[in-house]
Amino acid sequence: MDNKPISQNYDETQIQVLEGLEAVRKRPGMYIGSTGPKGLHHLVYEIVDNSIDEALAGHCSEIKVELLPDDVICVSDNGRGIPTGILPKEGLSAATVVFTVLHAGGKFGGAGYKVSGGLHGVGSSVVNALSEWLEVTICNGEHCYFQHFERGSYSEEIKIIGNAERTGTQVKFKADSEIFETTEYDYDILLTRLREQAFLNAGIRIVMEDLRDPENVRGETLQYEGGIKSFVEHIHTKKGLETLHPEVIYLKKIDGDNSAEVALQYNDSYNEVLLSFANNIHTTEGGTHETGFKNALTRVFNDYGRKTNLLKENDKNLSGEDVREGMTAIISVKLTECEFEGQTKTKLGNTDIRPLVEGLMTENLMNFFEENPSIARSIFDKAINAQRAREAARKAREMTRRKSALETASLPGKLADCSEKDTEVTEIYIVEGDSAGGSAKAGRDRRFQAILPLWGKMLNVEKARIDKVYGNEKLVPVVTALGCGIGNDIDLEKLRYGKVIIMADADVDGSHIRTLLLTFFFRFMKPLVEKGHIYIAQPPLYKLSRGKQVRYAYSDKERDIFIKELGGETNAKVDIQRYKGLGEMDPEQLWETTMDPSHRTIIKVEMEDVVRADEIFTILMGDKVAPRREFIEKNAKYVQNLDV
Ligand code: TSJ
Repeated sequence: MDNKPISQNYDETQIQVLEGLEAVRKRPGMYIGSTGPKGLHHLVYEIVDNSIDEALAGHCSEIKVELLPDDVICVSDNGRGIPTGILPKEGLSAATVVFTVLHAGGKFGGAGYKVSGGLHGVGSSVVNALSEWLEVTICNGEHCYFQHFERGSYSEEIKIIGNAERTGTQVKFKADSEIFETTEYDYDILLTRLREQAFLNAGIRIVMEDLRDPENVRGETLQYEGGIKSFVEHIHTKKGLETLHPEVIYLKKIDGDNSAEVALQYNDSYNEVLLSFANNIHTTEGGTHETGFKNALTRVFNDYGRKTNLLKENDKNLSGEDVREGMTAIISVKLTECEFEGQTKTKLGNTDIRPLVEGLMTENLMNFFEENPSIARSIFDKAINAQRAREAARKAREMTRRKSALETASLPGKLADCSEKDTEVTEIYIVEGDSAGGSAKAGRDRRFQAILPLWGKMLNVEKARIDKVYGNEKLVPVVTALGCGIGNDIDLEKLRYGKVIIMADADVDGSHIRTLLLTFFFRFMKPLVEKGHIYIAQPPLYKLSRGKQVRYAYSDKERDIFIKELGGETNAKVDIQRYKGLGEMDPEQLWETTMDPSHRTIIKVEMEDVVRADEIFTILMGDKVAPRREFIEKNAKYVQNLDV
């Protein structure tokens, strides 16, 4: 009895623990969504969220996130330190339980945290299970504790390694390369997400440092006293957009344990950026807070318009889209318990949040308009302009409808359709250039592959409203062929092909057309991008042959490998053909290298982050030169295979 181990039922607990964490390792996707880059970055957020909770509880002022060589992540805070005492039920240190028992965390010790997101505090054991190794160091003002884990298991219990007056928690881990497709972190992705958290939690200090490459050490301190107001300012500055009024409008309302805050500002673009959060979790599918915001915004505009006679008796009411054109808005609500719904569980369901946000908007925004009539006026004029443009677009659409150019009944003349109808198998190749289009038509499998050659002048949609799309000779055939409509009328049920594949040359002109098409899909057919229907074909860059042996190389690296392989020991001469364009390939070659599903590579276009995607399209395709130059200078080193 004297030598009683710290954990009384060590064996039993160990078995349960191993079973739990084994389940995570067997089906990682169930716990972190994917084992791709998204899931990898998620590990960091799961850990950082714990420190943010500690900061929100008022016990921590600084969080540090370091990217160390070999892609080790180190997150530390100056909070109270995870409790280390023995929990009676498990007979283990609370800290050990946090890292080894699924769904533990957050609520031990005291009452836990008042405001807590769906997943907060439950992810640390998942991160541990999916890490090659993880180390935690906890200082509680007296002692420092340490424990080391490997793939979720430990062979030594938590132990005191020294004394310290400071308090805090540090977690270091290396993602398991047996689990993840890649273990390399993207600095910008982490920075964007940490910045977002710093905006959502005004005043919190997050220090980010990338120490992986000693030659290229970089970092940033993220601390914004202005909170979501600063978030809106940041989005506008980053995109180089002119704002219609100097100050961001900021509104806040508290009701018991629930609170709602909104920041909004209008700019001179036609795009709407509306980001909503519930307990700091990005609600990409919207929900009650967004609905409340949108309804109230439209109502306040129309009420104000009628009151001030900016909207005359015979004028139509402004629509939701009219009043959101050129608007950047952040909605952030905090509540005791979030109910998340929707396909990706990112749609807020709590019914009492809608009246809270509606109340906040109706009372405070109307007040703001009345107290700032000149600002109200400039925003209002913008909405009226939007209404007129939308009216023009409606007319243009009806005109084209009448000509039935946008009806599926009459498909574009240049479309070579496929015979299959099932979108599980159908694909459409959108091909720039008539000669490449000809090869593609001749080389395809006509049962499930359709070809649409593009011609005419492309429109840069970043600088245009929807009415211009209806008049564009290059885009109308795309819209007609896809069959699902655009803008608000989009209906993916009507989409005629499951895969929409952009095929263009691997040169500068090809990049240009790819970017223009992607911008169009992003701005006017976003659900197509979100649901993963858009792909980019990868034609080979080289054909290498020696006698009858032929290889196609898709990169310079591959070319060099194949030259060695084909040349063999004797270093025999290998014939190298550099493809300047798709048009140089005959139909068989094009099929073999770029279109045959069993041999080709196609890249699926995915959006990691809506904010970042929107930002990049505005910068690259918008009319402001300075931010574009900055972006290109910063990113030029990542561009490969530029045909010069
Ligand atoms: F997730 C995690 F466990 F890996 C982790 C937790 C990682 C990091 C970097 C920090 C933390 C963390 C946890 N920082 N601070 C805390 N705080 C608590 O766990 C804590 C401390 C005291 C009390 C209490 O009631 O006295 C309660 C809690 C939840």
